Amino acid sequence: MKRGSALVMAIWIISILSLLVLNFATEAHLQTSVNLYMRERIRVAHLTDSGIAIAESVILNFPEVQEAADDEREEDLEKLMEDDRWIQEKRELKRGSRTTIGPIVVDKENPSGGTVTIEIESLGGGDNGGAKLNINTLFKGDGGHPRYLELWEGILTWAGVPEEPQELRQELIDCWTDWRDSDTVKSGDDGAEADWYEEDQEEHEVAEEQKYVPRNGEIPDIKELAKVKGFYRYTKDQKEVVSPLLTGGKWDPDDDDSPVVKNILDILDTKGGQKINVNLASADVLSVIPGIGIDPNNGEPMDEDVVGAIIEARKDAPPDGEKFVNDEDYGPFKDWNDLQNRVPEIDMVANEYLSFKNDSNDCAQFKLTITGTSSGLSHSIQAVVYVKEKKLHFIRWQEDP
Ligand SMILES: [Ca+2]
Repeated sequence: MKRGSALVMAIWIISILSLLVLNFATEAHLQTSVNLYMRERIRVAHLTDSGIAIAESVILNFPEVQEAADDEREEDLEKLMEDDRWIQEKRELKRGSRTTIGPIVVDKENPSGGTVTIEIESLGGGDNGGAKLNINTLFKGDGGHPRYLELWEGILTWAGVPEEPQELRQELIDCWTDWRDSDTVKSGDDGAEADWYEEDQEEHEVAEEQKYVPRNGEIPDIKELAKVKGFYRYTKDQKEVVSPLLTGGKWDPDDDDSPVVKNILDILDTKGGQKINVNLASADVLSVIPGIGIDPNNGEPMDEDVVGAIIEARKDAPPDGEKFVNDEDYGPFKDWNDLQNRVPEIDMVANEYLSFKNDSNDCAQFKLTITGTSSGLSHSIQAVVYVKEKKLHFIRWQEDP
């Protein structure tokens, strides 16, 4: 009996031991895989880090890059590239709105050590002219656009704000001017400075901590428009405040026949200079520019589709079915002459509203997509940055989106 139980015992111990060994082996194997994975993971993270460094150097320095001379030869370019490895990408960014760098082998000694690819897309907003109109310049006063009235007319026409009653559009423009200008003198008949807001808030029993008065300066966030007289309204039951111009929708939610207005945030921003970069602007933004979307003679939308012609002409390739002739005929416009040659239907007055060059002055924004790849593993980062005091600042950062 005793011997029998010793044998059973021994068999038990052996099987437990072998299970343990098997476990160790699996674990050891796993550990090696984890180590390998970690090593590659760290390697691709290094790759994306170097991608960010390259993006920073290109974004901060592209405005100063020399553009290609007409007679530049292949060997001239090679020579220039010895001094500035990214000169072509910088030129591309200066001319247009985007460039792609790479895939580059980061470690030349070790070509199998992975590559990084960097895509840079300009979102506008620099002093030289952005992709959207800078609302902080659209008012009457110091720092205001000399043509702010024409631009507002274009914006309100594009958005579909009713033309009747006639005072309505003027009220919106005057109230915005009062919010933005530094003085406290009411503009026009229906403008509004602090006293108007105090009364309005009193009447609608606004809580003490939610009361406000005009900023009398630049607004940092376009959504602040929702606080400006004329840009918001109380619904009939007084329960709700709506801002159709900031959300899109019925101009008057209580009226079944009310026109639907567009969201003006699609075309307005709070940063950048007074001009619009014609190479970056969307069709909607172009639609409000006199001479492009608005007929300068009568303030009505243009008869001809100049907006469509610009969008078509600035594409990098000819429309479907047409033959590619030469580079000069496609892509971003170099200057006013180039634009006028390629879009002859444009009206001369548009010239003073437009800029052509991209820049990285303060506030210019860029979207980055950086992808590091090594041994089949890839790590990518999507970020939105802006330039301030010769540095990149991150607004958005997303890993492996
Ligand atoms: Ca004011």
